[in-house]
Amino acid sequence: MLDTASNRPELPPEIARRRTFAIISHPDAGKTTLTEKFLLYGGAIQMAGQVRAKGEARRTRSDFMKMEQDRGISVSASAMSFDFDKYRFNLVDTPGHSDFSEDTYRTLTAVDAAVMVIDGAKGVESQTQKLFEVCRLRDLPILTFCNKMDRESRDTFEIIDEIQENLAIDVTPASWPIGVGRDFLGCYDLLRDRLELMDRADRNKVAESVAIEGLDDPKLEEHIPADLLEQLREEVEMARELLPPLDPQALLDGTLTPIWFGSAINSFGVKELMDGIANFGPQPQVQAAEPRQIAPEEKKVSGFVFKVQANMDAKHRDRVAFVRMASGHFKRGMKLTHVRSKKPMAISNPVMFLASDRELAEEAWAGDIIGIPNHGQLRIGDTLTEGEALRVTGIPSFAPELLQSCRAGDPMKSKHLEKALMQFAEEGAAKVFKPMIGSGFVVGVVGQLQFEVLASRIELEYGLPVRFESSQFTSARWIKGPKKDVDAFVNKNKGHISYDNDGDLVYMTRLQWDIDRIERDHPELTLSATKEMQV
Ligand SMILES: Nc1nc2c(ncn2[C@@H]2O[C@H](COP(=O)(O)OP(=O)(O)OP(=O)(O)O)[C@@H](O)[C@H]2O)c(=O)[nH]1
Ligand SMILES: [Mg+2]
Repeated sequence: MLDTASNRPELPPEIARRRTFAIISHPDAGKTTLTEKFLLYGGAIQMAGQVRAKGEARRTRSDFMKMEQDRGISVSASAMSFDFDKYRFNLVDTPGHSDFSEDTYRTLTAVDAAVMVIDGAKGVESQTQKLFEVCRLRDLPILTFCNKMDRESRDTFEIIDEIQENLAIDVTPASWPIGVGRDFLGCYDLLRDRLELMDRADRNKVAESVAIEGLDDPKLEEHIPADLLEQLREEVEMARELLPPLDPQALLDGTLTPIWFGSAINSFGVKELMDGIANFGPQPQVQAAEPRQIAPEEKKVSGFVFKVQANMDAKHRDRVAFVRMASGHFKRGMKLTHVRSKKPMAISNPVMFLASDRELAEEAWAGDIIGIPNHGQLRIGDTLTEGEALRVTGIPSFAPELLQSCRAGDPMKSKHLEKALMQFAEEGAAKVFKPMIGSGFVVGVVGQLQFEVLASRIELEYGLPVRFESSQFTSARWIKGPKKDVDAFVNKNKGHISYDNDGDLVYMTRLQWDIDRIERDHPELTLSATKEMQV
């Protein structure tokens, strides 16, 4: 059992001021736009690049891949650090599309809270529901942002009810919207009794904020038309009667979520949400690991890899492992033990992600996310410590559900293709299988769009046009068992056997019937649909 927040010792101030969280939602709800505005208020960049704006302005800081910029969708999680007030925020923007959910789920193992974004017109959507369930499994505290209030949106009570019912969590309004769509004026800040007024003319401007002494304050009449004011007073009175107040402990336990209303693209409601994360969001938490859990205040440094990204920057051409620091105070140049290989690693060039720029990280504290450039030693799920054999647990690995064969447009470039595919396999972007018999590769992914991302990246990052075609196989199973039995089985079934990128044996077939038959006829073997991240 993990310790609960209530019986934790006080953390050193540098750790206590960290807030590490992921932004999650159904596709298109506005995560990347919100991330941009966070950076704007965090002072990390001058002007937020607008998602899907024309020409140069299009480039957002977290969608750095070409395909992301072309299509305006996120295909990969990206981390960013910045200071806000006296806090250090470490934020991870995640892709909403379910084809990339393996990346998103892994990210959720590396954060202490999630900001769930909901589209005010659409409410709780299918992917919101799934992501939410993953958060609940880990008791992750959730803060909710209801976005796109500048458009026609649903009734406020209806949105709150839908969250309470579909997601089985209590909801407390932190702000209350005034007017909808074209008539949306802004919000009443229920936590601080302020009126926040949206400026439609300047999308990057901080909202005008008016201090109000309760809902009877005549000042309200200067800013809100009579009909909307009457509605606001009625609704807030009802909300205060029917909905629970903000109980910070219930938020930390993951049983209550506060909701803010706003419009990310208009920079509206964003600062209030950030204040909420700072004031009510969790400090770095205890990390589940074997054979013991890791507490952030431990003097010794430890961390784990939750994501690997190759070729992040064409100029660098390297591979970066995203590491969540689980404990201690890391300093650049430290030697850490790579627990899987038991080898020491000098961490001499760790980077911090400041928007799309990287900066050398001279130090990092528990809670931080740093990048460690490496040549393939660091894999997803790896733990780094000051010597103790600890293994962080709970990082998911999905079964490849779609298989396609992959060929280089130019058959002479097969070696190049192998190199590119292996790189992506190590990144966790795909499973790559090399059949024992015949040429070419079979690539396994969770969702169709991943094939498109791979084809685009192989062409851009390796200069290789490739084709994905339907494969003669539809399922892949890792074979385990006593060596002599495995060898005998492999010898008899060569046409179905492949090696994965670690050289492990995989059985491939079109027929579930084959798998059932082998399980029946070969009780000494086990066939599994996923492979543990760390062996
Ligand atoms: N009207 C309106 N549009 C918004 C608002 N916030 C974001 N958008 C638009 O919604 C679209 C999707 O925004 P993104 O920020 O890319 O959404 P996302 O959640 O990151 O999408 P994925 O990463 O692909 O899941 C873009 O066209 C944005 O300009 C808002 O407050 N109001
Ligand atoms: Mg996005």
